[in-house]
Amino acid sequence: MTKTQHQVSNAERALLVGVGWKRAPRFPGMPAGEQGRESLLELVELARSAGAEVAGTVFQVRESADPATLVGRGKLDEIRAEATAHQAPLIIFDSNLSPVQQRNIEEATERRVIDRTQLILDIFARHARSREGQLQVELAQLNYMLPRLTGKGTAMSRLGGKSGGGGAAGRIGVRGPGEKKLETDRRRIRDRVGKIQSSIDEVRKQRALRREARNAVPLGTIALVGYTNAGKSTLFNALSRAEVLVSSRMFATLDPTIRALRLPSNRRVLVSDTVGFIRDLPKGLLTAFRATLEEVQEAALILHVSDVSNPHHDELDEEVDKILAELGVEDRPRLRVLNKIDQLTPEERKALPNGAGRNGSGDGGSVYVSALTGEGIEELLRRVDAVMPTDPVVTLSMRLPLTEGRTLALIHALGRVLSSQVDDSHMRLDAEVPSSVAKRLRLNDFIVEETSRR
Ligand SMILES: Nc1nc2c(ncn2[C@@H]2O[C@H](COP(=O)(O)OP(=O)(O)OP(=O)(O)O)[C@@H](O)[C@H]2O)c(=O)[nH]1
Ligand SMILES: [Mg+2]
Repeated sequence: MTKTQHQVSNAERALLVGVGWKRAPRFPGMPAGEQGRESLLELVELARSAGAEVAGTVFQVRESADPATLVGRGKLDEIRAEATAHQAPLIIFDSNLSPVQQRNIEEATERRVIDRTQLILDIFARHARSREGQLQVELAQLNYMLPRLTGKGTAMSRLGGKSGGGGAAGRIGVRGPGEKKLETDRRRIRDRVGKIQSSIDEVRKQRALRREARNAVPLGTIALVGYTNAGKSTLFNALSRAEVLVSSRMFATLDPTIRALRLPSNRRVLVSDTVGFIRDLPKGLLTAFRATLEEVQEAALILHVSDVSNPHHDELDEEVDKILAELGVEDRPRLRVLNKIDQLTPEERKALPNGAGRNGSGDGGSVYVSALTGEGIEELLRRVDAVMPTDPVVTLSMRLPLTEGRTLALIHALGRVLSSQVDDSHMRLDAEVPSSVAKRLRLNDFIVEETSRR
């Protein structure tokens, strides 16, 4: 299996290029190209999420797109000079580029060039956790790459992986193999696309079976969702800092975006960080995006994080709500976490509506926090405790194969192990676990005896 490819290597220096359109609709008083400027700011955050170091930005307001180069030949010279001045081997365009534009820009700037879609795919690739998520992302990447194969070295070196290895000099400007090789490359990619497609079908079939068997039991998991840059990962770290148990570390090594957490009532839950939502997501990426959000569908509680210091946060939140509805989780218990209150002035703080619940099923209201300073985190934990569905503890004896690492980690993270003993290739455990976990164990025939319920 080829690994999902990244196009941006860690700490790779990138020059970001944005374009504003004179004729784009705007409010009275809004300067021309304003939307493009905001979009470029978002691109800065996206580039950072993908691991790039933003070396600089270039912005231009244009009447219309140049079909050959998007920005025009003259601007390309400037971009090239900027990239040299900032020592950036990579240029990221905010707009989506046609294969021809991308090739022309690469030639003119002698740099590796990627566009917004490719950058987003890169971020998805970093977040894809489930087998299906990884396959969907790879599929989208290959489909995007196919019309961009040019016979120059670049496209195939991207497919070949080696993110970071080689550097721009080794990749760009090297005359690639001729047409014959190109045809072979295309065929190879198409074969791979076919294979991925059938693996996805297979994974789906298996999952459907598993789901039936497990009755789609939502675990005691909390999913952090929200627009990109809202502060999910910062909150994730703030929340999990409190709990550094051996067992949660064990879970963290299995899955770095899931941590165990203890609520004020002393019950334990799992929190998972997710990929950020992005406005105007290219159509071809929706499936891949949804596949990276599987854990949201399993969550017992959704924490919708938004950035109150962003004047557009209401609009962005609506986008998030829309996608949650598409995922079929609009009725799941939900808490709105209004983050970054440290950024507000005292007046703005006073003007905040109080955190009362809004209408709508599952709405647990809102909580103001600063993930950065820790303000409001305790209150948030109390609210989570109140809104999170109860999951009574049962005491069990069980026997499960040692290969069930995930299940063992889950028992350790969410339950309390009273005794354990290895026999052959199995582990025997007496433990107190929440009923949702017990239900999963039962459906997998791991339970030997149910002692008590309390
Ligand atoms: N001032 C302030 N900044 C914050 C706060 N929380 C997060 N940030 C900053 O906001 C930026 C984005 O934070 P992340 O936690 O990476 O946001 P995210 O939601 O995980 O973003 P994606 O993973 O791209 O979706 C970082 O620069 C954080 O330091 C906060 O409470 N106050
Ligand atoms: Mg994040």
